[in-house]
Amino acid sequence: MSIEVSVSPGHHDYNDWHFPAGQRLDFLPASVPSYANSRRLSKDDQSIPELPLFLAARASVLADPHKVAIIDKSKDKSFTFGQLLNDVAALKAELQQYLAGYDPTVSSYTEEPRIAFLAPAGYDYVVAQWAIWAAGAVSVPLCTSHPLKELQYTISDADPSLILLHPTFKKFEAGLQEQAGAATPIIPLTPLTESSRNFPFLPRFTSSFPLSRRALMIYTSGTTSRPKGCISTHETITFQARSLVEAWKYNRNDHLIHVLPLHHIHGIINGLTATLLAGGTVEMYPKFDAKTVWNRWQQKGSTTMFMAVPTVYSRLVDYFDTNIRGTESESASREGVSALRLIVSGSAALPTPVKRKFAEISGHELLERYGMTEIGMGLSCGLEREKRIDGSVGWALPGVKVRLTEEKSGQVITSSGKDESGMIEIKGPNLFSEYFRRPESTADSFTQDGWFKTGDVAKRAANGAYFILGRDSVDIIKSGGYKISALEVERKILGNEALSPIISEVVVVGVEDEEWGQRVAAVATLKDSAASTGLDLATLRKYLKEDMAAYKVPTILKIVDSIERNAMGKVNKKDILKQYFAPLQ
Ligand code: MCA
Ligand code: AMP
Repeated sequence: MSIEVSVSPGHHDYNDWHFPAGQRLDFLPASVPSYANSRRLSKDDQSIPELPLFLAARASVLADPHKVAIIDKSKDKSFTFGQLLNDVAALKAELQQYLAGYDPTVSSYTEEPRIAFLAPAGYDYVVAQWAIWAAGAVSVPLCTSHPLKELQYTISDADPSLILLHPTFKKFEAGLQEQAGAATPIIPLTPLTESSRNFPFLPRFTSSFPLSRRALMIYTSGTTSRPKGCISTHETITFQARSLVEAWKYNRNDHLIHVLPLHHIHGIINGLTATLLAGGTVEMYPKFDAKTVWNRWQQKGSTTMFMAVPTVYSRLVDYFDTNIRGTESESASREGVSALRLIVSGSAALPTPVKRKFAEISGHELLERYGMTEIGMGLSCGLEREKRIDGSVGWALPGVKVRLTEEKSGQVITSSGKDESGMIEIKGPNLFSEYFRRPESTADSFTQDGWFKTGDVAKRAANGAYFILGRDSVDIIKSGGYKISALEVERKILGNEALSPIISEVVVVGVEDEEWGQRVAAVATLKDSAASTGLDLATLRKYLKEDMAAYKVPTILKIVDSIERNAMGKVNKKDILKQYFAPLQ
C-alpha cells in the first residue's frame, strides 16, 4: 500500500508525527507500534528527547524511511530506524510511569535512577537501552551468561529503581525479586515482533536534558575482589562513539555482524552505538558461532564490518582450516571476507600467529585498537594499511590524550624520539565519571592532575605508536576478552559451600594460552579430611558455575602439597606461574 503523507498546517519542523510534506511512503495500515498497542498509551504520552543518538536516528529516517537499523537474527526480522524510535518512545513512556515523577531536566538530582535489564542480544535489547536513555535513567545491562548469584550481586550493588526482564530469563524473576525487594518492580520486557513496517510517523521530539546526566553503568573487575559499576554520562558515550565514527569512517552503508556480549563497551559502543549513530545496520546474533559468520561472509558484499576479541579470530581461523580450506566454498569464503571494509580486533592482545593466519585467509591485516571500560577506546591503528603496525595498537584516537609514566615515581615520560615504556594514562572527554558509590576507588584511579591510571604497561615507539606490554597487576586476568579478577575467583572458591570443606588454600593466576589469551588456573591445597577423595577440575567447575559466569571459572586445576609464602605470608604469583606453568623448553 502506498500513501501520500503530508504535514499538518502550522508544523514546520520534525517535532511532530509526520514526515516532510509530499514524501511518499509504503506502509502497512496498522500504525501503532507494539508497545503502544499492548499498553494502551496514547501518542501524546510518547516523546523522545533530542539526544545526539536519537537525532542521528531521526536523520536516518528522514533520509530513507525504509532504512533498516537492526536485523534480529533470533527473530529473523528486521526493524527500521523509524520503528525503533517509535518503540523506544512507547517503552520510555511506560518506564516513566515507574520513575515516580523523575524529571531529568531538573538539575537537583545527585543520582539518576538506575534501570537494570536482562535481554538477549537483539532488537528488544536495543529498544530497552534506548528507552532507558530516553527516560534519563542509567542503563545497567545485565550479563546473559551470569548465574543468579552474580545477577543478584549486580542488583544489590546497582540498587535499581526498576528491572526489565525479557521472558527468555523468566527463571531468574523470583531470585531477582528476592534480592531487589518488593519496592523494586520487575516488569516483563515484551518481545517486539512487528518487523519491517515502514512506519509512517516519527515520535514527538522534546528538547534534551543535559548530556552531563549519567547514562551507562558497566560492571568491571579490578584488583579488588568485587566488580564495580563504572558510570559514563551521555556526553562520554556520545564522544566515545563519535571518535570511532571519525577514525574508522562508519557510514550509512555499513552493515555490522554483531556477535559480542552486550554488557561491555566493546559490544555496546564500538559495535552497536557507533554503527547506529552513523546510520548503518547492525545484524545481531545472540552468541558467536564461527560457522554462522563464515556463512554470512560467503555472501559477498552483504556485510561490511566485523569487530571481535582475539579468541573469536582464533576460532574463525580454526573453523576455516577444519571445515572450509580445500572445499568448494573456499574461494567464496576468501573473497567474501576480503570484501569487508573493516575488521577490528581488541579487548585483549592479538597473538601474532592468529593475526598471520587470518591475513593469509582474508587478505586483511586486522585493525588493532586498545580500550578499557573506563575510557572507551583510547588508541587505534589507522584505517590505512600503512598505519597498521604489527603488534601495535597505534596512536591516540581523535580527542583522546595519552601519556606514559614511570611505574614507581609516577613521573611523566616525555617523548625522546626513542622507544620508551611505562604505565599508560589517559585524559579526555572519553573518560568515565565515577565508580558507582565508591568515591575512594574513583579518586585512587586518577592522578592529581586528572589523568586516569589504566594499570596497563606499554611501549611507545619513536613514531609515537603504542605497544601494550601487559597488566601491571598479576591479579587481573584477560580470558576470551573478559577481564577477570583473580581475587574474586579465589574468594568465591573459598566461599563456596561445597568447596570450602575440601580446599584449604587457593591461588588463582592467568596462564598464557593462544586461543583464550590467558586461562584461569587455580593452584590449591586440600584439607586433610579431603586428602583421600581429592578434587578434580570437573567437580570444581560444576560447583563454581553456580556462583559465577562460566568464563571466570578455572579451566586448569593443580592440587599441590603446599603453597610457598614469603616472610610476610604473601604468595608471589609470578613464582607460582614459573613453578607450575613455565612453558616446556
Ligand atoms: C567460556 N569458556 C571459557 C571462557 N569462556 N574458558 C576459558 N576462558 C573463557 N573466557 C568455557 C565455557 O565455560 C565452556 O566450558 C567452554 O569454554 C566453551 O564455551 P563456549 O560457550 O563455547 O564459549 P563461547 O561462548 O564461545 O565464548 C567464547 C567467546 C566469548 C565468544 C570468545 O568469551 C566472548 O564473547 N568474549 C567476548 C568478551 C567481550 O566482549 N569482552 C569485551 C570486554 P563448559 O563447556 O565447561 O561450560 S573488554 C571491553 O569492552 C574493553 C572496553 C575493550 O577494550 O574492548
Ligand atoms: P575491560 O576492563 O574489561 O574493559 O578491559 C580492558 C583491558 O583490556 C585493558 O586495560 C587492557 O588490559 C586490555 N586490552 C584492551 N584492548 C587491548 C589490546 N588491543 N591489546 C592488549 N590488551 C588490550
